[in-house]
Amino acid sequence: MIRFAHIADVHLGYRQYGSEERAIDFAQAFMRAIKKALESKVDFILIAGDIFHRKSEMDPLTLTQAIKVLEKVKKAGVPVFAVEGNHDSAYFKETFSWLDYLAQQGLLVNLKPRFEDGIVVEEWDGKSGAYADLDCVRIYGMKYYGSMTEKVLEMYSKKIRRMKNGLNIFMAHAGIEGYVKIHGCVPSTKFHRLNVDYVALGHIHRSFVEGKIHNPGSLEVCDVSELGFDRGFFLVDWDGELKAELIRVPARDFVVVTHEVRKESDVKGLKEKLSVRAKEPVVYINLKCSRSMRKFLDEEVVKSYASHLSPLLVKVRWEVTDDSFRPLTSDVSRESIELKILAQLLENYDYGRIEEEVVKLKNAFSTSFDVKRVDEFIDGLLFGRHADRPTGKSTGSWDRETDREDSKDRSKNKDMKDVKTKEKDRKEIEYSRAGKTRTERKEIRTEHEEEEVWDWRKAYDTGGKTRKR
Ligand SMILES: [Mn+2]
Repeated sequence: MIRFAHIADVHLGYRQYGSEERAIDFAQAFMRAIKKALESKVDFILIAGDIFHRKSEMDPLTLTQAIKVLEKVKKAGVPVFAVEGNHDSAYFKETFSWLDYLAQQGLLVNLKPRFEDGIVVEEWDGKSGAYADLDCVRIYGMKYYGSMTEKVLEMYSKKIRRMKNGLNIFMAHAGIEGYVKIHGCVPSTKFHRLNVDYVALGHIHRSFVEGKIHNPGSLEVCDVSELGFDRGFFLVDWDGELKAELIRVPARDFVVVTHEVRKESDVKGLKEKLSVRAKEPVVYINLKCSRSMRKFLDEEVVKSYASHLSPLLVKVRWEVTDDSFRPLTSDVSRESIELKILAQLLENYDYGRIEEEVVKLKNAFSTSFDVKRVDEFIDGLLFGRHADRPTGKSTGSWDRETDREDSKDRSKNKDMKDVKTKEKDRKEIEYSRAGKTRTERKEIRTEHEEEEVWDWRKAYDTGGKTRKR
């Protein structure tokens, strides 16, 4: 009987979300898989591509991790056969890859065909080659060829010669159609047709078996989109018949939540969603909000909602949408549309229902620029004299939905007025210090007030500069 391990997509050196710890996780998963394989007394180990995460930039830590694990295998006298993945090598460029380096160190056999007036499939000679023989086993290897995969596979398949009375394996770093949407996938029939007993694939980070085609998936989670899929490595027995078992390797916990924030207080709901059980997880928060809401949300505060989990790291993915508006109904007068859109915009803020005031101010500025009228209007707002605004329920063309206008909104509105009053008092003092006349003072203040009310995001930002329009 022959027993082997089929591993793929180790991704050593992947500092996921900038985390050194995550790079250690990937190496640990590799070590765990190898240890388990060795404990299971395998005759050889296949690594179907993407041992490394980055093809060109190697760092001392990552190389040490690879060597440390592979030396353990070498010490056990177990041969390792590998192919280059898209993360390990340039597709067609014949360069000396990091897998070639490991092969030169005698740590693995790096199988790939050569191209010289077509494909050349030669036996491994200790330095290079496309296939290797063990007792009763022949292993063909094909590295990643991107969009050329199908073409190369077609050529390669014609060169395959079975080992009689042996186990014939074809190993490739390639995706097959129908599992995930990634570049360079080929129809599975192309692999089914190969004259071998076992097709060992890597590339797709989820595990699947389709007839003789086996894909174990990555050992660790490289992207949140891969969560929920089975992964591990295959432990395969062959005694004329194949028996493959997926061995799952303990990996880092992930906690992924999606939360939508429509108004500031909505952020509290996130904490409830994060009350789960996990061990030092990677917390991934998908936060949806509007562009105007985004300014109110502090990423550090959002992250602190996961602190009870003692997370390894918290990643916040902002899904910021443009402020969108609900469709408007029957009343389509210009004033009505303007009011409704403003009301919807203002829902994101805690100013209460001030859309009518905003519209009036805007009109006062954009039409007549009647300073006196604007001044009276603001006075009315600030000191409740109601210079331009009818008391009680609005008589405007658009009726307020009074039941939505609760007392909370009102009190917040009042708070804002208090701030404004203080600000106004401060300015009065400044202006009188500067010895300005009443007329000048009015003009200056008008310009400033317009800014504060019209650009309501800055309404609380009393030190803000006036914006050029
Ligand atoms: Mn990969």
